Amino acid sequence: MQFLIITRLLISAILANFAVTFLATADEQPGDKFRGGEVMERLQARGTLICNVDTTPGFAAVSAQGDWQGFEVDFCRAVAAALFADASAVEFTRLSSKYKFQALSEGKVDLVLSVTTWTLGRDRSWPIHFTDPLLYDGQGFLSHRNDAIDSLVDAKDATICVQENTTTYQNLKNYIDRHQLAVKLRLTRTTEERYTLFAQRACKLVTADATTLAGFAAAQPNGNEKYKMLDLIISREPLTPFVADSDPVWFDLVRWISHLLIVAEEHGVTQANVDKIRQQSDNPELRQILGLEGELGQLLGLSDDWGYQVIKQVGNYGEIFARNLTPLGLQRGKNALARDGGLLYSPPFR
Ligand SMILES: N[C@@H](CCC(=O)N[C@@H](CS)C(=O)NCC(=O)O)C(=O)O
Repeated sequence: MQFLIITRLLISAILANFAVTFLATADEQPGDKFRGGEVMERLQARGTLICNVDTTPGFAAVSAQGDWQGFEVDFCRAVAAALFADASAVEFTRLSSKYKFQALSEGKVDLVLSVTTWTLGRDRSWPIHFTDPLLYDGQGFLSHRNDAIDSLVDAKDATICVQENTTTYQNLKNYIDRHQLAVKLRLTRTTEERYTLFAQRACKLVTADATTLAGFAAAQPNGNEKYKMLDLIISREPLTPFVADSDPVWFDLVRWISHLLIVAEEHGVTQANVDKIRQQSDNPELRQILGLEGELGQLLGLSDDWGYQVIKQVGNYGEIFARNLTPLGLQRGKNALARDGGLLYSPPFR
């Protein structure tokens, strides 16, 4: 009996020892360095990023000089700065809200933003992964100020313009059914069509993600006098960049770019001071991010100075917000850092 117990103890000691050795070995090779899949290979061969955006004021638009500008454009540029040390190495595409999921699955684009809400249904219905929310939004309504419509109840029998194949449409239908509203819907295919019909008064109201409505109103001549946001938000719309699910390194890379932008703001690192901070900082997290210590870049298949390149060429989250969305009258609100009462919070860089 005693012999049996001793044998068992010996066997479990050997097994435990084996497990410890095995885990230690696995731990010594975190991520096996760079093991990129098909998207990383494609990007390295092409040398440019193909990023899908939507033309919406503040989010993505082509300037009079022919340059792409906007909050989403800057995120694409941040990814290109990390990948190629060149924020201009981006080709922008524009796909319909219906086709963008398929195009990504087929490898026609590398990264999609275009004001897309992360939902469980989309995550599971397509071979895609949403990264982390870049902007916390909600669905709002814009009216013509002189119609004096202050609520959806006032909007009785009115037509509402809404884009097809969006969460916006589904949310609105559910809201109308639940509140038994007598409004009519006019489905549109593009952002331009939605706003043109509204501006021409073919619709009394237009509904979309509230930040994009505010952006549209602010970008029109006298827009804020002509149009009015209803005091109603009917959903949660975490707008989130997404990638094909075929390449785990690519997924990690994109999500850590969002975290980098946030943590840079938290540490007060800006485009203007990044060179000085890089020379002087003894903060371990900053030294890792700026490529002075550690091998975090290599774990993502990037060069050590990836974080430096992103901040130097594009700036931190707060700078990107201030450049593109503050001029449209948008407040940080939920999109402030967690320490300032918002929802932005980065896991540690180490
Ligand atoms: N956040 C909503 C709305 C998305 C949405 O409306 N996206 C528009 C831009 S605001 C779009 O992709 N439009 C494509 C186009 O107009 O071609 C969703 O994810 O369904």
